[in-house]
This record gives sequence, C-alpha cells and structure tokens, in this order.
Amino acid sequence: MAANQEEQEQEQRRRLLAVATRFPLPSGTFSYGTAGFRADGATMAPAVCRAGILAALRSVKLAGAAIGIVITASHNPVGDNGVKIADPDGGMMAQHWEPFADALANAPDPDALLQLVLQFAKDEGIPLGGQDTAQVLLGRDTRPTGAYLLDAALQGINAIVGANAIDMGILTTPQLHWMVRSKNKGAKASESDYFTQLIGSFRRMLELVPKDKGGDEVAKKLIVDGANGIGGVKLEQIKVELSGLDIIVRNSGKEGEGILNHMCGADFVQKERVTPHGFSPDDVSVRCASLDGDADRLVYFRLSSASDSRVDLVDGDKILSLFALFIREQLDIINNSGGQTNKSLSARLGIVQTAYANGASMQFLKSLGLEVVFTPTGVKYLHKRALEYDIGIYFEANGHGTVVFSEDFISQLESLSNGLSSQAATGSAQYHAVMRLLAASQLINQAVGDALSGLLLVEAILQYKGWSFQNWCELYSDLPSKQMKVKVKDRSVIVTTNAETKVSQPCGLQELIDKETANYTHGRCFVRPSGTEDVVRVYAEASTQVEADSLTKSVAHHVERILG
Ligand code: NG1
Ligand code: ZN
Repeated sequence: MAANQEEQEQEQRRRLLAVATRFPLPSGTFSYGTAGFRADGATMAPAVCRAGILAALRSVKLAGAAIGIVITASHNPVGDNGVKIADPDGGMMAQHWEPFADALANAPDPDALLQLVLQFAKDEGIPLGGQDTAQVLLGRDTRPTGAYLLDAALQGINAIVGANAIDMGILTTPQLHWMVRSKNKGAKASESDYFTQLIGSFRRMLELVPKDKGGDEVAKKLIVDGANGIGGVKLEQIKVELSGLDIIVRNSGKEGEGILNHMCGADFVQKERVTPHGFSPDDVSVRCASLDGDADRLVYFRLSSASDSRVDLVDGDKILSLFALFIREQLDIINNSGGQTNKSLSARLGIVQTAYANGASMQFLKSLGLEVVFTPTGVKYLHKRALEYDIGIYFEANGHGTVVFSEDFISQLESLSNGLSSQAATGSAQYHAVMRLLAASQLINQAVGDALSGLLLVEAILQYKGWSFQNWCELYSDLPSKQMKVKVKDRSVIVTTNAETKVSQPCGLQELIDKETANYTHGRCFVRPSGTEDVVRVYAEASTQVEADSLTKSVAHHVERILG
C-alpha cells in the first residue's frame, strides 16, 4: 500500500474514533423510523453526529453528489428534535441504507463505530480517504437545540476525510430538499433561487387565470397559522411579492407570539379540529391555512361560527382532490381541444394515498375515474410510488404531499408549447393549459411536500376555478373519523400487512378489530405502530362522529389489554 494512502487511512480511523469519543451514546435505542431519528433534543447529539457520518459516506458512495441533512422534529413539541437525510434527488434517503443508519446510531462505543464504518465501506465499495469526495448541505429549523445539533452534524461530516459541509442556515425542511435536488441538477440552489422560482411560477399561474374567473369573486384575504415555526418566518419574507393575495401570518414565530407547535400548526388543527391559538371570532368565514413547525405539512380551515372553536377542515385529501381536478382538467383541455378528440399528450395520472385517507376522498377520486393506489404511512413510500406515473399526486391526510412529473412528460409539454407557439396558437385554450401545467410543475416542490409551494398552488387553482373555500369544502363530505394514541410496552409487537390496513400479529387482534367494526355502518378501523413516537395509533371511521369515537375507543381498549 502506498505510504500516502496508508497515512490517509490512519487519519480516517483517528477521526472516527475521536468524534465517537466526543459524543458518547446515551441510554436508549435510536431507530430511523418513518422520518429519521427523533427524540428529546438534549439527547440527540450522538445520533445527529452519526447521521453526519452517514450522510458523508452516502455522498462518497454516490460519487460526490450533494446529500442533505435536516435537523427538525417537524410537528412535534419544541423540546424534541430530529435528523433526517435527503438523497441527491431531494427525496428521502434510500431505504436500504436504513439498517446501517440504525446500526451506526446505536454503535455502543468508538471502536464498534469504527469497525462498523470500515466494514460497511468495504461491503458497499465506498472509497475512504480521498480528497473532496463528499458534500453535505445542512439545514435546521428554529428549535432551541438546533444550533447545538447542527454542530454535532458538522463534526460527524468532518470525521470523513474529504467531506465538505455547507450550512444553508435556518430553513423549512422542503427548502433544504429543494436545494439538494437543484444542486445535483446543476441548477441554482440558494434560498433566493427557491423564492424566485416560487414567486415567478405563482405569477405565471395567475396570469393564466381566464378573465371571466378569479377576479374579485375569490377573496384575496388569507390568514396563515405558521405554528410559531420557520414557515411563517419565510412567508413573511415573501408575502409582499405575492400580488393577488393579501396574506396575514399568525403564530409567525416572533418573540412572544407563542410556542412552536403548541396549540397551533397543521398537526394540531387536523387532529383537534379546533381553531389554533391566535385566532378570534373576527376571523369567521375567512379562508385560513395552517403549516407545521418545519413547513412540510399544510391544511386549510375556516372558523365554523363565532360562538364555538370548531373549524371546517380541508385536509391533505381535499388538497389532493383539488390538485387532481385541476390537472385532469388541463389534460382534458389539451387532448380534447375544440370539441374534437385529438390526443396530443399521453399521460398516466396516478393518485397515491395511505390508509389514513378519508374513505370519502377515495370514493370521490375513484368516481372521477382516477387511478388510486395505497402505500404504508410515510412519505418515503408515497413519493416512490408516485414516481411510477407521468404525473403522480400524493398526500397524507395530515397535509404532507406534492405532485411529481416525469421528465418525459415535461419534455412532451415543452415540445407541445413550442409547436403551438410556432403555429401562432398562443391564444388557444390548449396552449394555456400546457402553460398552466408547466407553471404548476415549477411551482410545486417536486422533491418533497412543501407547505409554502402547496399553499401557492392551492391559491392559484382557487383563482383559476373562481372558487370560494365553501366550493372547495363541498367537493365531498368527509366521513366522521377519529385517531387515538395508545401507550404500550413494546409497539413493535404489532405487525401489519395490506398497506397497514390489517394486523397479522399479535394473533387474534385483527379478529377483534373486525368484530368491533362489524357493529357500525360504514365502519373502518385499523391499528399500526407509529414510526416516530413510542405509541400505537388507532384510526376509525363510521357514519357519525359518536360512532367513530366509540369504535376507536373499543379497539384502543383491546390494544391496551393485549399489549399494555
Ligand atoms: P407515524 O408516527 O409513523 O404515524 C407520522 C405521521 C406520518 C408522517 C410521519 C413523519 C400520521 C398518522 N402519521 O408518522 O404521516 O407524516 O409522522 O412526520 O399522521
Ligand atoms: Zn413537518
């Protein structure tokens, strides 16, 4: 072995041992779960440092492509924190690296960690010790433990020889995913590039609103609950440039406005169905939206009346339905222009949901003749499935979702738009529909669900359709539903199948769920272990709220009794 190479290998070993010694492991086990490692922020430094090592290794493995690290615990309480890794396309880290992520995070001592890395590098053919072999972009949200954990991640990255860490600052989760994706496409990838793309494509969408629609009929006022997180801060920064909208941000994260995700934010509004902190009876009938703490979830709502705190909710399923209607309409205009069917564009449109999607949304989408498929919970599953279509739309009921377009479909759109403009057909309905789809593909964040870009797409579509919040709400009526958490000794005892709709273990539990469900009209119920919290989740739907509550309660009772 060349002396130089041997020296570098020595250096690599030394750095790994040193960093692992600096961050001894606390008690408890880390599991990569649905969305990375999460725990009490004060205990997270070792896991975050190891995630830094992991991200750098992944970049080396992928020939120096940029990898992302986001430090956030999303909609969870302010004291929690977490870390997750973005792959070069801006999506979640490939699932086959998760077992290594778990092993690395739980390696009991520095020597075990070193051996694990060396063995993994050998098995995966990762060349260690080179120059400029890895780049990792980092972002974090506004949590108080963020800066301290960012430092742990930097130390982890720098423990891999040849790795470069680039701190992108305090960002929404989807901004960092977008930056990773853009950088690897060779495109501009700064925050101002992100804003330019969002604002520019939103404007183009509004310019394409037919003159007889939109206008004054659609209320311009929108109140946004920023969950006292980073999304509100970013929205405040760009709102003056969003002509056509009059945005007011509440729970904006400013000193004294409240606590991150506490009694506010998308998770709170979707689960509790009551007005978030900071809203008053004066807001009745105004269109409102709620983001979560890291701005990758979005729901809409309206105060039902001045006398109580309940809201009319528009969840992820209804956002998805709005997007699906809009995209289908544009495809129909393109293919059936002028009354004659003249298929210019072939596009497979697919809808991806999870078991938490309200049954009424699934019925509605199927009644439109759309292809609807289901995956387990977690955007990593939904996103992957959506990529199988020319246009894939996915959403979780909680408001996390986006639209992905295949490269082939985008090139078809671009050549169609070129063809139409050379035929001097830029005034045609067909051309406008093509341009709307192109603008939507720029506006929506194709890397990951993004509350800010999703909100602007919703607003543009409402204007295009000339729809009020009420029109949108009335697309279909949600079936009453209920979700509960059950604390158990070991949630991993529950094993599910059929996109998590059936329990295969422990034996007998599914029979009990079936028996309870059979007592209710339109009853549907399933249980699954959470991938982010130490709980089992129980979800049920039925024809009335009282019945949905009672079905959830009786099944939760069985879970408690069997696993408690
Ligand atoms: P878990 O804890 O696995 O249910 C929750 C959400 C997911 C997803 C992840 C990541 C529900 C029922 N589950 O996962 O949809 O958003 O968090 O944040 O909303
Ligand atoms: Zn989130």
